[in-house]
Amino acid sequence: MNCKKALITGGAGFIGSHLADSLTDAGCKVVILDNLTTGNLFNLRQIEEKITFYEGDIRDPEILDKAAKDCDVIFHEAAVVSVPQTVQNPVGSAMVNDIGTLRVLEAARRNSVKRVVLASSCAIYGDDPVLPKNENMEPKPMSPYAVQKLTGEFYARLYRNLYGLETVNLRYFNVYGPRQDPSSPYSGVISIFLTKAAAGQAPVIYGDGSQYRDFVFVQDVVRANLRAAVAERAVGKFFNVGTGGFIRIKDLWEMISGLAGVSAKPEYKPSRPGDIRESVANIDRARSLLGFNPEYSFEKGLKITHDWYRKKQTY
Ligand code: UD2
Repeated sequence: MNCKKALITGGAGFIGSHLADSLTDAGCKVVILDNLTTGNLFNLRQIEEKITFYEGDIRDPEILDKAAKDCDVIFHEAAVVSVPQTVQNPVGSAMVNDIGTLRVLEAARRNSVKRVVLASSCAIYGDDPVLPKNENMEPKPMSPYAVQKLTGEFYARLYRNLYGLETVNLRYFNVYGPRQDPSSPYSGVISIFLTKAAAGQAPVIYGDGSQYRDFVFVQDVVRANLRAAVAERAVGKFFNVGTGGFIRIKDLWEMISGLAGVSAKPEYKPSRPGDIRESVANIDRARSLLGFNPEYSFEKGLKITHDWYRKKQTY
């Protein structure tokens, strides 16, 4: 990769820290800006000598200017990522997800950064019954989170048109892997199920468990970011980042309990309000314009993740 210096906002978090590992491996100087509300310095301990770390907030233009100085690319991962949290606090979360994103784009403009790659979400599709989801579908946001991510996409494209800043939006599907924090009830289902399995406990399944998700391994998401940072034809576009496959939640527990050798039966509770039943990505656009091909089968990614949670390296 051709990048000399990159800023990762939210770089101490789950996805951002994996991205930092890959960028430092590729010989790129890495700067991280993270306010450590959900990020964790433990995720960076293996590269702490190689990176520049700023503890600070994306709403603060001064620290953003320091962090963005001389960077050719910014990967914008910092966000309030919990949908229910944005439902409880639409204004506070908009200050981070919208104003914060705008501040990041402004810092890129002021510091002549060439390209910004932004984390968006499949949440913007809402509960459209058309499957798999493709990028030509009309967005139907069902939560403040989805509106905020969609707004970020609009701002990014506006900055391309108004100021010539190269921007690329990546619509992540359900990302999983080592370092995903399982500590909240709204954490990713895989991190919760693996933690339960490691403790020999039964999980809760909301609904009948036949709902499904397109789970994409974090290393594949990192590779999509690296491609998005350089691909000529990516500029000004948005891409689904998933696998095109899906796993039902009840089958997920079968696989995890099998791996862990746990026989506990799940407790079934009513569906969560606003829960999407089915989510799977069409990734044709990412394949053709980013050259993105997921490398991790679900079985392989789950095994790596399971081994990591079993060792309980953190949390
Ligand atoms: C994911 C993203 C969210 C947003 C959304 C877009 C995560 C953590 N969240 O939410 O940010 O992008 O996609 O639609 O990646 N479940 C259980 N038991 C549990 C936990 C979850 O049955 O203990 C179910 C849950 O009701 C849902 C499925 O598992 O049907 C996936 O839940 P999730 O919280 O991992 O992710 P999701 O798709 O709601």
